[in-house]
Amino acid sequence: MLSNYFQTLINSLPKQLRPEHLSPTTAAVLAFVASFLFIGLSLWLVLSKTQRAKRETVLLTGLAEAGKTVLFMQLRYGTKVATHTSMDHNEGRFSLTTGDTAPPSSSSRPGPILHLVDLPGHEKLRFKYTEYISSTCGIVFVIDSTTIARELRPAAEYLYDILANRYTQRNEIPVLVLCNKADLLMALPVEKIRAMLEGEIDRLRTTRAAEVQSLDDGDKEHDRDEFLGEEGVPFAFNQLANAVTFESCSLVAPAGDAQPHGPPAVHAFIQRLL
Ligand SMILES: Nc1nc2c(ncn2[C@@H]2O[C@H](COP(=O)(O)OP(=O)(O)OP(=O)(O)O)[C@@H](O)[C@H]2O)c(=O)[nH]1
Ligand SMILES: [Mg+2]
Repeated sequence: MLSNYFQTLINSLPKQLRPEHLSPTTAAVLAFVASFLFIGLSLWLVLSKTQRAKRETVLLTGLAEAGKTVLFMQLRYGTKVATHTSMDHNEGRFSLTTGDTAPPSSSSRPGPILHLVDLPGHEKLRFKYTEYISSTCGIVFVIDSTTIARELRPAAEYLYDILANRYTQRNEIPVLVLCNKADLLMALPVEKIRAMLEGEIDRLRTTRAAEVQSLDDGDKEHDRDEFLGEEGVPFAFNQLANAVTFESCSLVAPAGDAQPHGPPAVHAFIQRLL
């Protein structure tokens, strides 16, 4: 059947291009060009598939004491544990169907295995997200809803850096802002936190734009992050190409508490990434 197809193809060629009319040199050149195109196309297909398959990291970011490690432990092991300030990251494999790395039973289809990374929120270690961002498919930014008013500037700066990062923009990485500790009396409502962050990021854009301008004066080739949102109007998260969603939760509230628990919100977010 395939040979019939090739025969029809050859018959449809102009007479001069048919194999019996080609000189050995022309035939060799054509064969070389065809092989080159075939190998090039195969390589491109394999490489682009690997590139896509490589983006399987979910980053847990945010300021110190927000609840990232508690969340990591709950997602990874399903347990509530006492935590201390992290000075190093935690990482592990994570699947929505198994909740951990246990091999899935033969009856249930295995979900995709993701790489979960909990980054320390310490000021000097926050930048570590840049080591993972090129392979990241989703970012959870955890906020302590009780301290956000006094930590608004550093929280907005960190979120700004993540959102303006060229990988976040180019790959349109979705971000879930998880407003944690909703069980506490001092917790601010999620809509208030969203509005505060939008206002602060709007102010930051002016400062950053001025910094970029002064850098450009000295170094025309400076490789900088993207401008965030639409120019000329106040910043809003919905101006971004990547989805930025907000959820309120408590990671320590007992079962049956009025506050939504954290992991289901993260599960739903991850489900949307797949
Ligand atoms: N009340 C309350 N406390 C919480 C909640 N989530 C976390 N905590 C507490 O907040 C503290 C900090 O939690 P961690 O998970 O260690 O915070 P982290 O974001 O990993 O902090 P760093 O490692 O310093 O970046 C711990 O004492 C937790 O028990 C919550 O939903 N409600
Ligand atoms: Mg931690």
